[in-house]
Amino acid sequence: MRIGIFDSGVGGITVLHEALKQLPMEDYIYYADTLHVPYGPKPKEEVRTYISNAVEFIVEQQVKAVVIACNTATSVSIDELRARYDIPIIGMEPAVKPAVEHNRRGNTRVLVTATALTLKEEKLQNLITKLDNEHIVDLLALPGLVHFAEELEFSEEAVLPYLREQLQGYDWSHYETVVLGCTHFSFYKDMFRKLLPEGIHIIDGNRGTVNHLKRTLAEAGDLHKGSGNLVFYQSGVRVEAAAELEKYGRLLKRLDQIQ
Ligand code: DGN
Repeated sequence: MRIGIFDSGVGGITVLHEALKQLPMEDYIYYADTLHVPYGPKPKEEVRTYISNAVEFIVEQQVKAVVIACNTATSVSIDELRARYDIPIIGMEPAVKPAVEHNRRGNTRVLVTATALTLKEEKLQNLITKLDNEHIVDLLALPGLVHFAEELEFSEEAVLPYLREQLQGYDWSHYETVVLGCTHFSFYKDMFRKLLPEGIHIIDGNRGTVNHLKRTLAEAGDLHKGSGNLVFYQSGVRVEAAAELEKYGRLLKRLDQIQ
């Protein structure tokens, strides 16, 4: 059986890329909810309905696990999804825990970037309340990066000015870690690197999420049961047009290039 990977749009491709690296002998369904992306600026109840419909569709395709490769979707729906399905539902959340644990030692700050919805949701707020006793975490929404990624805009001329403006105003001598808490942002890791002073760690949750998937499948004796076959869906419609398939190929290639 296949593994389902879900995101509102192309962000989850950054998780698929990591999965293909760590788990090449699996088959995958990638589902982008292209009709409703972006989720970040929308009301929670609306987004919940989109997620519920998308995951229902994916589960109907006979998958052995679903990765919610979207921090926003995880923060509003993960409990509901886990209660509804028997198969493993793997979520993601901004990597606040490792960042805070690391920075606490050096008494330096952490900047958590994500969508507006992820940042204001209870899930992240609770995590920060629990972990951030020293008040070292700052939050920044970067909706422009979701927009750029959906437009397949990866040129420095277009993206760097936006990112530079968002990151200016921080005194980076006090920071040690920037968390990429939205899967779309990982497409721009190279540009974060370019703009941030050397020595700042830039972390996302992709490797941890795929490790979690791997452990879960191994425990179920369900690992390495495929051959790297990929099928793409967009809001319930199978992607067959060559130009659309080529788009996903280009996105995976971009990730090869920036790592
Ligand atoms: N990629 C999604 C995330 O990780 O939060 C959100 C993108 C969006 O829909 N705004």
